[in-house]
Amino acid sequence: MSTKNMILKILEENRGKPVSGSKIAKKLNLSRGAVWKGIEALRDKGYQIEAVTNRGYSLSEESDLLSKEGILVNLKSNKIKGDQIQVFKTLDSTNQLAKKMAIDGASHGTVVIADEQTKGRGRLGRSFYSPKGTGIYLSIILKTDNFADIGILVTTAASVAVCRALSKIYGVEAGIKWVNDIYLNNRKLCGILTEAITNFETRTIDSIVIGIGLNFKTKDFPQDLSQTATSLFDSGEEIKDTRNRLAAAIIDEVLDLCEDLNSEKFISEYKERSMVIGRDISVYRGNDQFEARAIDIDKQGGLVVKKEDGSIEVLNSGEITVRLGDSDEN
Ligand code: BT5
Repeated sequence: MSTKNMILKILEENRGKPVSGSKIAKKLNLSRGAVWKGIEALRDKGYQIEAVTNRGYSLSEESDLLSKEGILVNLKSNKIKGDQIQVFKTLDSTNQLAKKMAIDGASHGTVVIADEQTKGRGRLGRSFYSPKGTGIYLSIILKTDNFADIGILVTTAASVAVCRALSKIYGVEAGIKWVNDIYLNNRKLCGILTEAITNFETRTIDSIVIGIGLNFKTKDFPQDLSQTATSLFDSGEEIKDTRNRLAAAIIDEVLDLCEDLNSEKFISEYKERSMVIGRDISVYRGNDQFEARAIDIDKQGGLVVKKEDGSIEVLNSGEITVRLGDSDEN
């Protein structure tokens, strides 16, 4: 770890509280001058570090740069190690890189996170708007030899994981629109794209990449999203929190929930948060479209619908739209 990053780690561990230059110097076996240089280098990178007279250096509560140190300090799980978290300023897509890394042998729990995506991806070739400095765009690689029959359960679990993190940290109770969208006040806050990497020879799934995109403090959405998207902090209020903390909480919850995908516990939570059960929906599957009523989520995360002719069907893929409010069709 570079000197700068070792200093950052100490400042992150004491965020908001001053740490004296001599204490940092002693801990890292550096000269005071080297500490000062490191602090300057961090400031140059954009970290808001205050020098408090006679008390030392303090990383401001508002300083919100994504960093491995900032995530690690907030991470509760001991399931992953520091070198499994890779933070980038800009990437085309974190899922794209994570898939490459998974093929190249990256281990279970490896996280790729970016401050900005230039080609953030949604499902079915759609895009995910990922401007710099305002959102959480992360991908987590899962490896197990037991991916058979998991289907959409991973996405279901990831949706619950994001909701749990939001609830634990902010007391915010978000809704889930089957299968992969998280909503706040009837607007989309977060989308999830799960991709599988199959072994061509054995025809089994080697790894899964869970991609999560969440609008943390994005304000200016492009016109096509201005009526449908929202952010966690969107009304200009003072934000005394960091994307690092929420990202860490999401990683913790995802790793926890994905440990036992067959437990039905999170399905009941998913159902409680479901915005579609009991609603009339339109289902789109390839060129096929039909109307139905969503009546349940089954143990595999499938959406149970009752069609207009009274027959029951379980959907494991496809798109739905549902009337969410008086005028909102999503
Ligand atoms: C999704 O697809 O919502 C999955 C998004 C997954 C994004 C993450 S970010 C990290 C990782 N790396 C990637 O490249 N992707 C993943 P879908 O359900 O198909 O929804 C896409 C639709 O959501 C778009 O067509 C827009 O209508 C809308 N949308 C795009 N960007 C949005 C945003 N930032 N906030 C809210 N809605 C958005």
